[in-house]
Amino acid sequence: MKISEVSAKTILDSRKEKTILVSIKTNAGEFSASAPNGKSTGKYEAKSYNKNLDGDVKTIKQLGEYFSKEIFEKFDDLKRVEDICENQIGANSVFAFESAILKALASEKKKEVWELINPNGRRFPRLVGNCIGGGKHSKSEKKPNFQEFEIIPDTKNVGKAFELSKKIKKDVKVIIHREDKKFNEERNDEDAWMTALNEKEVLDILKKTNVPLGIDIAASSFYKRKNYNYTNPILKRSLEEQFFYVSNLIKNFNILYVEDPFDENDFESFARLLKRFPDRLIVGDDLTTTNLKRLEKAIKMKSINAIIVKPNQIGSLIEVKEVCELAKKNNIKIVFSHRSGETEETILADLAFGFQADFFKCGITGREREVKIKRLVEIEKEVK
Ligand code: 2PG
Ligand code: MG
Repeated sequence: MKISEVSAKTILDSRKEKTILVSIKTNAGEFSASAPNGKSTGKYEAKSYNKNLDGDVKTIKQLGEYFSKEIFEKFDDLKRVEDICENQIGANSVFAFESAILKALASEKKKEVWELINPNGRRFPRLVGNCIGGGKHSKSEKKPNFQEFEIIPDTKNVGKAFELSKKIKKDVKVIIHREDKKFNEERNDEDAWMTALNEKEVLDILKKTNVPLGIDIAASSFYKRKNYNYTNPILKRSLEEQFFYVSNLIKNFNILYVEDPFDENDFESFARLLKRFPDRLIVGDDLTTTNLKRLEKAIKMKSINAIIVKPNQIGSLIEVKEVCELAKKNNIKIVFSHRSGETEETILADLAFGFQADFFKCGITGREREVKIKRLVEIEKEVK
């Protein structure tokens, strides 16, 4: 596959913030792909753009000519994109560019994108769906400090899990009305219900659904000067108090999945929690930022048994592959994840299935989330 022209432009994500869309002209036709935006971004994420978005849009056009002689045959050829683009454009731009190339390559070979990664995959990831939200993704003043409260239906049939999640989300709405008199069915950045209830009250509601539960505490977003600063109710928790608070929640609500329970630098506390709850998923997101070196550290320190993979945290899909391989080798579950500011790009589903992820965290409702889950359902139908 040969690229004759590369261009880029600015589009808006689901939060109406600007992001990048990259388009390429090839012998197989024209293809484009876009990148999402995070809000509770980890400190160790790669920069989205070299200087800024407009700068990357210009640079990508200029880089186009360097690709005219390149021939792309397989996934690993993306390495050449990285060689040419290194230090020229940021992670969002690299991710969108490489995604467009994969689409072109798949089309030329009359394959699906996931087949370029692993044509023999048969196992589907379990859905992790954000049902009630707080933290940085909710603009209301009174809200839980934890960012996400998730439901994780116990089925690897994606179609069934999707239907069940949507039904549960509707049922949950009725219960929130009973508990939170001010609830007006507002939805946050990820289309999760927005409530003034606190963590325990939210978990009390979700416990009634009888499906396994998850939380993304996104603890770095409220960690300051050695304290976890809760606003609902106003309360500072020291590290020790945070450890016991989270431990008690895990026990009392039988929580299966716990993402970022501590600050993004605190590999030790993650390890301590995993030691105490080896049968739960202790998940790194801001801790690991889809970064090979940080995953290596987390493995060495036994901090996690599951890792969030967000391709635009690192940009390079070659590194995404290396992260997945290293995780698998070390028995660490892989959770492919959307961002809070999403576009209608669906390649995340192909990547998740291609890399045989264990979980797919992509919300429950909202157009930008649903298109990705529907793409996974489509792959499921093709494969079975
Ligand atoms: C997270 C993500 C997605 P953001 O913390 O897991 O839910 O949020 O995209 O804002 O980083
Ligand atoms: Mg997270």
